[in-house]
Amino acid sequence: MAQKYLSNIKKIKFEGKKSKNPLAFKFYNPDEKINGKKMKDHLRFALAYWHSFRGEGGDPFGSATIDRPWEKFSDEIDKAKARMDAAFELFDILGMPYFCFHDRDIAPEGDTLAETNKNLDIIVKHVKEHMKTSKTKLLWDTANLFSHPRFMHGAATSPDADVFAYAAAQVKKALEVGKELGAENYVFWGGREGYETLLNNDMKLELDNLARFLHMACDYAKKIKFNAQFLIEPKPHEPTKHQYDFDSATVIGFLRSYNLMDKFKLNIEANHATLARHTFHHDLRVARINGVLGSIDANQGDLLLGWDTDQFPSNIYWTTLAMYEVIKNGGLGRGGLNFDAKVRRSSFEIEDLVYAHISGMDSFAKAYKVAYNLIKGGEIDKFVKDRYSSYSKGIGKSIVSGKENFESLEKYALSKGEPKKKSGRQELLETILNSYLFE
Ligand code: XLS
Ligand code: CA
Ligand code: CA
Repeated sequence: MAQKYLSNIKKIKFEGKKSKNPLAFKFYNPDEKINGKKMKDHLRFALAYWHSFRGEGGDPFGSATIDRPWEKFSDEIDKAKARMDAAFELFDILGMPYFCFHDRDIAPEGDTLAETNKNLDIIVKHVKEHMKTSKTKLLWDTANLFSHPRFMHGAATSPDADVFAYAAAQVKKALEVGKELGAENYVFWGGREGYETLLNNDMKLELDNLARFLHMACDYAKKIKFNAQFLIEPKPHEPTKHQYDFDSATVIGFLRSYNLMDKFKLNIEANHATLARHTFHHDLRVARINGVLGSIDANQGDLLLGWDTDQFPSNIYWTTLAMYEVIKNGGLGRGGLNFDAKVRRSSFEIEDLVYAHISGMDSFAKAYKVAYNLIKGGEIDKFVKDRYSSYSKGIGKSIVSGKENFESLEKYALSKGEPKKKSGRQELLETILNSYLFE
């Protein structure tokens, strides 16, 4: 496509790990086959519109540092269109298979809901035009139910039923937009669905209402035949002190209690897992073993800072363990790896956006290969199998098959004596992982 805003940047190609060209992939070779499929089809990368095209580099201590040429228009609709034009240029440059957005990222909010919907329609039409010729598809869309002051007490969990209704109307529209643009998933992230203090909070009603809201969303999607996979994205806190979708385990408990388990999967974000004091690996594992690992927000947090830094993922150790879970999950299905990540405030040039995505894409491509080889090598699997082998014979097999009880086990323990100690071999296993990382 003709480049207007990013004309000085050429399409990024794979040059291999020896390349010193900063504008080339070192590990991400989209058409290379591995594990029976092309790399691009395993990884299903997406760009997050809010960070890459709405992020301005401001923080609580200082103003915006990022000043893009496509932001020059005074009319908000013209500006929204220009931004989208620039975005499709970047998708093309990076060979980005997917993108993701919130409704309010792509079109300005009007004075009324009707006006806002109209603005959205104009931009959706514009996106559709681009999608006719672009290879980039929509991984997911979502509704921003957290920025506007009306949502200060929550959206589906607001104490005000009028706000609940407003949020429902907004999600209804976002589902229609998702269908119109062929979104493969739809995400619910409840940034304000939580509380600041329990002193003013009816937790039971709020959770019941959240479930009611999600059921209504499922019903409406079914009605309009929007077949996207629905995803809930856990996060423990920020912006609220406590968010109801705290982590994978909490969300799974919620889905089970409210009969939603077969309708939702999880979108796991690395930085949210670490904010919940889990590893990224942990939250993916919990989702996977419960059959709800749906998609990933691919970023990383700075563990020395207590907030959601949303950095581009570059830590290969973490990305490898993430890909290990993804491969064990049999892939992500209709999900993908969305770079919910922002360039640092001081990385304000357009090139930085390109370097950032190259870094993220390479980090996950390398990780996929390492994780694949690690699984193929089989040492970890064999160790784990042996570690639990007592459950496939004798008394263990009998426990697992439900034949034992406390009385029979007491009898067994009395006759057997002290169990033998066995090493967990953590250090050895870490060395094995390193041998794959550095081969
Ligand atoms: C914020 C979340 C948000 C979701 C989509 O912390 O990561 O951006 O991914 O609403
Ligand atoms: Ca996210
Ligand atoms: Ca985040």
